[in-house]
Amino acid sequence: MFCVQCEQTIRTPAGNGCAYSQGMCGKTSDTSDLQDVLIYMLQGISWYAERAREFGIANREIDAFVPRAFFATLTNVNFDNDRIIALIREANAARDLLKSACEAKGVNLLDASPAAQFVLAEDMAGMLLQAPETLPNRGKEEVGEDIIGLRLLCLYGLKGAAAYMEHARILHQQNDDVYAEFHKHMAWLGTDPADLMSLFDCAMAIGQMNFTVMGMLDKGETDAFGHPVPTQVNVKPVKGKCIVVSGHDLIDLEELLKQTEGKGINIYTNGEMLPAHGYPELKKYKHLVGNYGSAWQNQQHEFAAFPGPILMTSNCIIDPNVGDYADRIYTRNIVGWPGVQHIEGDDFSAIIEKALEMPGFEYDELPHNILTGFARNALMSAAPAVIDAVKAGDIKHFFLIGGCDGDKAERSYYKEFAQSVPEDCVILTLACGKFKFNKLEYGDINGIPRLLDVGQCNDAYSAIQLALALAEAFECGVNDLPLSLILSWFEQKAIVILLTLLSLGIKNIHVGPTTPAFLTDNLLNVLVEKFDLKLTTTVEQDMGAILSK
Ligand code: FS2
Ligand code: SF4
Repeated sequence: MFCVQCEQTIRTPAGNGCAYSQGMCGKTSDTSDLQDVLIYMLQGISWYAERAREFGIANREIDAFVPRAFFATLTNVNFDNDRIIALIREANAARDLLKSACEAKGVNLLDASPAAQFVLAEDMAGMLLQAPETLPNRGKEEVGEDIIGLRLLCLYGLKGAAAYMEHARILHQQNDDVYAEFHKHMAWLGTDPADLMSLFDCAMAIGQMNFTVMGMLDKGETDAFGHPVPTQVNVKPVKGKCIVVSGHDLIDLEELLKQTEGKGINIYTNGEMLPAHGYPELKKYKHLVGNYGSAWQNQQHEFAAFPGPILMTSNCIIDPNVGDYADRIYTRNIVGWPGVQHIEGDDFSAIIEKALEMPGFEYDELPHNILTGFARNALMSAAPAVIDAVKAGDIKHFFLIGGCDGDKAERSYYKEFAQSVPEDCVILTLACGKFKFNKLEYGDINGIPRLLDVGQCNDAYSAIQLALALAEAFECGVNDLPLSLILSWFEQKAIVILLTLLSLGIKNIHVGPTTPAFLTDNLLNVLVEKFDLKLTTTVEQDMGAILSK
């Protein structure tokens, strides 16, 4: 086992990475090894997919399969060995199909990448024996840590983009050019490249590609559910039967809302599902009553205390046996936990029946409302008032405090930072890191709320659009705006968003709470020099440095 993809990875002086029998996230070495075999198979598929495209052969099903299966290997997504093995077998069949198509066209297969030529073992025991040759840090002794670090930056960034491709796909957004580019990067990484500059360029290209992918997802969501509008959301329980929905896939929430209408069941959002309340086609359901709990790392006690079943539509799931709710959590899409019920298709009757059996909340608590829904359109509508307020000197600075949440005590930095933002400044926020500070009072400036919830992590797309609009209005570059990005990272979606921001030329980003453990000091120095990337220090120091400019 070797996995170093998330912020909570094990760090030791001897080397970083979860490398023993179990990762910090609870992923066992068997699951980790099977996931590595799966990724290697996917890199092999992409090699054939790229060649086949040269002959006009593209298989939409396989194009969709590769990012979907890759998504299964993201942090806190799928811990179910049976489902990973099923994906490996599907990958093998897909690779054979494309290989035959290439052979039929006379493609020279002698130079196929090692990943393309990999011969898969028949059973799980055999696959586990093969895992060492598929490890993400394979060949470290030959190429050194810098090359491995850059390969991992590309691999993990591409994994984040794959997740967004899958979120977009289930909203009917697919793009052949994106698939072609995705396969190109995936295939190339399967050749174990060792050129620093080419790897660096690949990381930037992945960031660029992800900007397109986030745009596709934005389109999928807004086409299906309308543009989010500022919306008050109650974060306290309401009396009655209940289901809580977590993850990112709004379409699952919509289907559940349809199927529970009139059944006396209240639906709550959790974690990254909070921004759903702002979408007109979702907020119209009266039984979407509020938001429950906070960010993913608190789910074991929050879900344990929830008097109804739980639907996990995407990341981040953690062991449901700890809080003893494994019999009432349901997974969806690519999410998996062994022994947990998985809902395929559009039949949510199992979770609905469970909700009807369970007691639900016994009484109403005093409501406490928070505001969400400041995605692209709402931000753009507010832009003229915001520009006026900046010109009048009423708004001095914008802080985008966004990204993932997590367990580490250092993450209190983000709450303290939000609390230290001066009264004449506005905070934009997105992703699950907002739960550290989104229930506090911030007031407004000339009627503009001082805390604007832009949405999920992928709604970084909306924040970028606002920044571009402001730059145009003030006739300056994005880097010249009174805007600072204070980002928290945890998993691979955050990695690819960082790559997107860097590839757009955005500088001076503050990232924390720690640096990715797969980046060497040399690589960090390059990022610091090239992009003025800053690692978070203390709130006083960082705030002082920003405001003194
Ligand atoms: Fe939070 Fe987890 Fe959004 Fe990440 S719910 S850390 O996967 O994607 O942010
Ligand atoms: Fe470790 Fe993170 Fe990998 Fe889990 S996902 S094994 S915690 S690096």
